[in-house]
Amino acid sequence: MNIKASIVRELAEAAGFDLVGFGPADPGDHAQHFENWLQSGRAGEMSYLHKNRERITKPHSWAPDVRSSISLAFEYGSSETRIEGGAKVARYAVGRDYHRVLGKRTRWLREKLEAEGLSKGEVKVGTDAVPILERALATQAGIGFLAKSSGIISPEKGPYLLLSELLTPLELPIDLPAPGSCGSCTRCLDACPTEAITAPFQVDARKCISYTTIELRGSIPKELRALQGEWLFGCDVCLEVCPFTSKSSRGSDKGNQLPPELQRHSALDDFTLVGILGLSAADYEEHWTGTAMRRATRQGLRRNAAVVLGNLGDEAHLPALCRTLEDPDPILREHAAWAIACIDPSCKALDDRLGREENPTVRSAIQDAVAER
Ligand code: B12
Ligand code: SF4
Ligand code: SF4
Repeated sequence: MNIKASIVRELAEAAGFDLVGFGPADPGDHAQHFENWLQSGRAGEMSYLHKNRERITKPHSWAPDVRSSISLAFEYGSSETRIEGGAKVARYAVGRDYHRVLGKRTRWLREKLEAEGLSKGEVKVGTDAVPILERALATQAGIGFLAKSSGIISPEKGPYLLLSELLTPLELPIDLPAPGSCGSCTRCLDACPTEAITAPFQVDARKCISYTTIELRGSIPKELRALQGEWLFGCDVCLEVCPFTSKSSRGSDKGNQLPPELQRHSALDDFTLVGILGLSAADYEEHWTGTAMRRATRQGLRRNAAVVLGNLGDEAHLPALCRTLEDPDPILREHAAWAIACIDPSCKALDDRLGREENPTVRSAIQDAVAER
């Protein structure tokens, strides 16, 4: 059975996607780049990528009947988001968890295709947390070009795109590649605070602030903390500096608002940066459930807040950081010690804690902090 391409496009638009394209259901040459990337260790501790490497590079191994992918993109370009107290949150993460929001839209599209005659179970749905190289499928379906930041940029809609896809048994006409390229621009490589874009199209996730603030559990490498600046969750620098952001149409200053579920979540107004540092388990469950930022975990959000407070360097934040130096969680104590040393290495709370601290990593962090004097 086949469904006319024009009907699929109409339904994808009705589902709320800004771009739709058809391409092969296989990552093609991109699979080898992914393999090289994994082998070189640039995935850091994202073990799910290693675990699923076979499924990721060979979709036919788990979806033998698929013939084409319907690549979908939602443009979320928006204004900068700040938490009271100074921290910044990556634009894609300010609202409800986009996996749920876009997943719902993608499943709606699948149901409509089933109503058009596709058999149930034949279509596979993906949004981010799936064993699919989404950028590879999107660029092969003409959604945008592969940019030096390693992102997919639409010449019409810019770089702030979230991707989703349906792998289908349909024979759909493959779209032409999107026009445009980075040309001689290197702004994102030059601006990346941690030099995580090690060469055009190559990102070392271990250095990327998006990885260290969201995916990485435990300690943030010391040498990356100051470079994190004010980023509490994710990082948008390589997108913000991109000349193609002029194509973004969503945002309070552009008149085209995000849908309500992707607009700034109330939790971002209910908590200050210091409030996030002290976030209790009960408040985390009550206020942060359903948000995209939960991906970092409560410990991760609190840890990130400590780093940002250290980078802000404001003495007014010392009492909250000193309280965190007494937290039962050693990761929090370690990052609090680092942050206190950034603001005032002579702070007496460091000596006081050092006298009682039993965890060797935290002891060494406090000793390093004291050595800054
Ligand atoms: C792991 C991951 C990360 C990691 C690693 C990112 C990276 N660049 O590898 C971290 C946590 C750092 C991260 C950060 C971000 N991510 Co992310 N991430 C993913 C995830 C889950 C897997 C990506 C992956 O496999 N990376 C491994 C590398 C090798 O693959 P790749 O990123 O697809 O890169 C391609 C190039 O390397 C290319 N390639 C390189 N050189 C060459 C040369 C040739 C000739 C060819 C053919 C190909 C090629 O081959 C790869 C495949 O196409 C995807 C979702 C998914 N399932 O695909 C989202 C995804 C890539 N992330 C996304 C977003 C939005 C972000 C952030 C912007 C979030 C933020 N603001 O904080 C940042 C951007 C950082 C950056 N510059 O990439 C979007 C990207 C949308 C877009 N427009 O491109 C995705 C698709 C999620 C989604 N559903 O929308 N992410
Ligand atoms: S998200 Fe930030 S840290 Fe990561 S590559 Fe882009 S600019 Fe660099
Ligand atoms: S900033 Fe320049 S080099 Fe980087 S993705 Fe945008 S156009 Fe490409």
